[in-house]
Amino acid sequence: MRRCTVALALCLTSSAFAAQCGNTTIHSAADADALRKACRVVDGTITIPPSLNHLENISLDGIEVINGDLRSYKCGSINIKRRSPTNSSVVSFSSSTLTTIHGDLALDGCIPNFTNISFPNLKTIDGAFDLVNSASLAYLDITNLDSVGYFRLFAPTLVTMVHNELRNVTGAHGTKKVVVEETSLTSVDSVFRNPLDIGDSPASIEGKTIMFENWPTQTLTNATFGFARAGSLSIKGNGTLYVTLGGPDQTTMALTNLTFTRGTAGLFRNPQLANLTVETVTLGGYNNFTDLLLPFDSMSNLVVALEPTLTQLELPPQAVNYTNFGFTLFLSPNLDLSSQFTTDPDGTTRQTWYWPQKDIKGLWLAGNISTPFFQTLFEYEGNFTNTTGRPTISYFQVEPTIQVS
Ligand SMILES: *[C@@H]1O[C@H](CO)[C@@H](O)[C@H](O)[C@H]1NC(C)=O
Ligand SMILES: *[C@@H]1O[C@H](CO)[C@@H](O)[C@H](O)[C@H]1NC(C)=O
Ligand SMILES: *[C@@H]1O[C@H](CO)[C@@H](O)[C@H](O)[C@H]1NC(C)=O
Ligand SMILES: *[C@@H]1O[C@H](CO)[C@@H](O)[C@H](O)[C@H]1NC(C)=O
Ligand SMILES: *[C@@H]1O[C@H](CO)[C@@H](O)[C@H](O)[C@H]1NC(C)=O
Ligand SMILES: *[C@@H]1O[C@H](CO)[C@@H](O)[C@H](O)[C@H]1NC(C)=O
Ligand SMILES: *[C@@H]1O[C@H](CO)[C@@H](O)[C@H](O)[C@H]1NC(C)=O
Ligand SMILES: *[C@@H]1O[C@H](CO)[C@@H](O)[C@H](O)[C@H]1NC(C)=O
Ligand SMILES: *[C@@H]1O[C@H](CO)[C@@H](O)[C@H](O)[C@H]1NC(C)=O
Ligand SMILES: *[C@@H]1O[C@H](CO)[C@@H](O)[C@H](O)[C@H]1NC(C)=O
Ligand SMILES: *[C@@H]1O[C@H](CO)[C@@H](O)[C@H](O)[C@H]1NC(C)=O
Ligand SMILES: CC(=O)N[C@H]1CO[C@H](CO)[C@@H](O)[C@@H]1O
Repeated sequence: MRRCTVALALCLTSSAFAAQCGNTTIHSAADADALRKACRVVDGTITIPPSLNHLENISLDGIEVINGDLRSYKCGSINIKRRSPTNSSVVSFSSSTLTTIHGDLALDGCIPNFTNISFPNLKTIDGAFDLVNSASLAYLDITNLDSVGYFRLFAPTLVTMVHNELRNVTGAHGTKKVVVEETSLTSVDSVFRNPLDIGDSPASIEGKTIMFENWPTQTLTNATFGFARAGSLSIKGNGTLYVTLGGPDQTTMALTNLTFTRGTAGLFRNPQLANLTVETVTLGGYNNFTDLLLPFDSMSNLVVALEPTLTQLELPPQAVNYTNFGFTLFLSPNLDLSSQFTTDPDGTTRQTWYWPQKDIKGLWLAGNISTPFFQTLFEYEGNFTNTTGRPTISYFQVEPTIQVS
């Protein structure tokens, strides 16, 4: 047995061991020990059933490569259990030798109540990284994981993730998504900071949004998003999330959709980012922005709905070049669009809103808006004596706020 961990050839030429190093279901720590002592390479899928004794630590030390999946059983819907990880004992699932999974790491169904999952030397997963754990996971060590097919993490009780950085998303099951759903992590930058290109696939950053009494109360407060290209980025926070677009060495970012669903308080653009383009920006309700500058070099659609904390919205000078711009606004009662200018605390007047000097697709605005807000737009249009070259505004509708008493 011992020689097999040293020389793979011996394992493969011995039919007794070869049989053990194929598809395997681990029912106990003893099963895991038998496998890891016999097999440096597993030529098949390792399955973890929910029936695994949940009080046992499971080690796969000795296994280096899995030519298949490492997966849990599929089972029905996942129950969110209100369980405190602090008063349960440590139960770990680990391997300090595993470097490569040629299939999926799919611990996304029914898995035992592991509190620690630790694969510090796992570097490459050709398939999916799909980790869903709703009840117990508190600690995840994926220090050296830098290449995955796609990445998905949902673990509301997870408070610690040890991870250097994601460097490559190669695609699996038809997607390159990079999605962190609810966790109790205070940073997910190791996953999102690098200038990865995930094509039209979605990225999403989510902090903990629902606090249960027995669960950890820490949540995400700062996130850096550095992808060079993503189909969409959706962001959800708990009211105190500050987002920076652009990583440390990055020069361009192109997004199709950028959506803030709730709980984001601030948006910043890294000055290193020379070109930041987006097609549609949606402030989709119940964020915590007050004064928001939309720092985009190019944007076609802006939707602002149900944003009661928002008082000031700014478009940068680059907005004069926005082409076929559309802007929809409703149910944001504190947003003041009475002027394109503001007076800063030091007494200086500053232009906060620049109108596109190109064709405009439509303005559908309901809120606190008055004529001076359109000053430069009307002036620019009025300056054309010859209507042939004048940009068109295809649709224009402005309504005062509907007061609800
Ligand atoms: C191992 O399991 C996979 C599916 O999980 C199956 O396609 C494959 O045929 C199995 N291999 C053996 C040798 O049973
Ligand atoms: C599992 O390992 C941890 C330390 O890593 C230890 O504290 C715990 O008692 C172990 N549990 C069992 C059931 O062996
Ligand atoms: C997980 O823990 C819960 C509550 O302690 C228990 O009811 C459940 O059976 C455990 N699940 C497994 C797969 O051990
Ligand atoms: C990412 O992975 C692909 C496919 O394995 C490879 O061709 C490419 O060189 C890798 N990129 C980086 C930056 O490592
Ligand atoms: C989070 O962002 C805010 C606003 O930019 C900043 O004041 C704060 O220092 C940041 N916190 C951390 C931990 O980076
Ligand atoms: C962008 O959002 C629109 C509207 O929700 C959707 O139809 C489209 O597929 C999205 N594009 C991408 C690349 O996610
Ligand atoms: C909104 O942000 C302010 C700081 O600007 C903070 O004091 C407040 O708690 C946040 N609201 C929520 C609901 O988190
Ligand atoms: C900025 O990026 C967009 C989208 O990739 C591209 O079309 C445009 O030419 C770029 N602009 C500059 C100035 O590089
Ligand atoms: C608008 O586009 C023109 C032509 O590409 C460019 O010269 C100008 O600098 C742009 N204006 C702003 C404010 O970015
Ligand atoms: C309209 O024309 C006047 C006079 O040439 C000029 O001062 C002003 O800047 C123009 N306004 C806009 C918005 O282009
Ligand atoms: C109006 O502008 C168009 C194109 O910009 C030009 O072809 C036409 O001659 C102009 N007409 C007048 C009356 O100046
Ligand atoms: C809506 C919601 O869950 N808000 C929570 C945000 O986070 C704080 C703690 O940081 C909780 O007290 C709130 O209930």
